[in-house]
Amino acid sequence: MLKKTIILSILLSFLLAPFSFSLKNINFTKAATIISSSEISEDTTWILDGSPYIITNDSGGMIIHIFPEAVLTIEPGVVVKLGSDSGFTVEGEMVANGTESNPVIFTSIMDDENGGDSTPNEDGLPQSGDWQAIYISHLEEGWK
Ligand SMILES: [Ca+2]
Repeated sequence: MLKKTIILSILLSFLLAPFSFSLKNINFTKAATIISSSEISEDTTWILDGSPYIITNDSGGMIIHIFPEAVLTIEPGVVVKLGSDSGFTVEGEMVANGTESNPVIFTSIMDDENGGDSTPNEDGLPQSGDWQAIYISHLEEGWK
């Protein structure tokens, strides 16, 4: 009986090991800010404490539109994670002045190395084309 109990507890600890590992991963995920509006029509600052900023939309991506006259300031060290078909159109201003030790990082939602694991149920690697682009408008020259 004792032998059975020991075998059972060894078996259980093996079975539960992956589960506790994934819980550990979730616990290490930093607080995140999920961007729910695609319009930035007034001056806005994305702060380090709110990082990573998650831009995604299950139904076909989200393009954040920075209106003319509006400034989006992104603090050094902030990670911006973008999902499929997501990006920015900048008609106003985007100020993302990172430093060498605290860069501003724009990356894929699949990137687990920057800004924590935002996709604990997916272990895919970040790839080129995961997110769309940052389009910048010059009034005289059109979109870049
Ligand atoms: Ca992941």
